[in-house]
Amino acid sequence: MKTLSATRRLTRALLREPLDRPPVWLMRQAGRYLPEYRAVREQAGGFLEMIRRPEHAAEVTLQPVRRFGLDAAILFSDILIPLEAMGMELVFDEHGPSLPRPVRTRADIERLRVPLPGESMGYVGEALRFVRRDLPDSTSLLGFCGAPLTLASYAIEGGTGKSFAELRKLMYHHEADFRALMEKLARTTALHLAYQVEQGADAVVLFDTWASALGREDYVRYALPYSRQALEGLPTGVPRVVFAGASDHLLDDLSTLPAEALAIDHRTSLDRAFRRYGARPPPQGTLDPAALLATPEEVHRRVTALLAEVAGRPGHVLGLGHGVMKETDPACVAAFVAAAREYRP
Ligand code: 1CP
Repeated sequence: MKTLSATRRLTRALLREPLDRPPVWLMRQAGRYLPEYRAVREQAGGFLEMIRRPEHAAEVTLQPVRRFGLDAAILFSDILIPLEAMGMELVFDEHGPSLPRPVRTRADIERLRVPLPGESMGYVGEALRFVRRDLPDSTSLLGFCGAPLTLASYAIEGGTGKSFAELRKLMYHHEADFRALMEKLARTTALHLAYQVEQGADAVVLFDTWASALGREDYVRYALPYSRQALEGLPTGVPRVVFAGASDHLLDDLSTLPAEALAIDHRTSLDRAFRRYGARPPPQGTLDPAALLATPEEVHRRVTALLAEVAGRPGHVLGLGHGVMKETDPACVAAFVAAAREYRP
């Protein structure tokens, strides 16, 4: 079994130790807003090529850690990679991700494999090992997966959902087929998370971006049990973070998941979330990523105000409510990190 490094600030926060300042990392901290990322992307020839070449994936994972001194690296990959390993065609172009042959029927679902990650996504493990080798010992390494519902939305809709009509049709009219798909996705996710831990991830994040598409009743009935299944499969002692965007209406239910932290987005007040859920997985976050388009001074001010609101409650990890936008000035990310480093409760 894995032993947790007591020296890693993020791990300590997830174990709810009191700290002199909160750990900090950002969703999409590697990305097009960094010139050094754009240079690797140019060299690699594309986004998926970068993910599949461990030396490129490791390099872009490490770039923001080197530049900003973040407390965690998050592996450069994508939540949609396991869908490809399950047998779906996956394309990334300037419009974002798409799956040209979505799953709509029982036969489509039956054709999907539950892949063994070491065989079909070995480049993920190799990239994690490369990153761990070059990462300062005090820095955590995060693995991640998409939650079954979010993965199902891409698999069924064939890309980014708008109304999620196809998802709902399968869910409401062919419930057994929908559940068969969710079951396969939950098993795939559990295996993929466990594989990343085996290959060096200290903690994992389950991204349920499209939880926001469902109302509470549907989420509890059709999605929550599969997220639970995905998280329960991990070895004990590995901290689990659940992220659900724009899901204030689901926090009561999400907080019942077996997780050590609940990453909320900027639409929810952290203070209120701490009061309400702090004893269960503590909330973490959360500045609006759009605030990073302001001046570095303004970013610094907002982070300091946010940390004053949290008032050093154990378990807090500073982050964004969604990914860093490509228009962001790296100086604003530097100000975000500096404000966290300078803060004392
Ligand atoms: O070259 C580029 O800039 C492409 C943009 C990009 C990046 C940087 C995509 C396309 N994916 C990624 C990497 C990525 N995706 C990471 C890497 C680690 C990091 O630095 O944070 C992670 C954790 C993800 C997770 C991810 N991918 C999610 C869940 C979190 C979220 O954004 O809500 C989702 C929904 C995706 C799908 C996806 N991949 C890429 C895009 C543009 C999208 C979203 C498109 C959509 O809205 O459906």
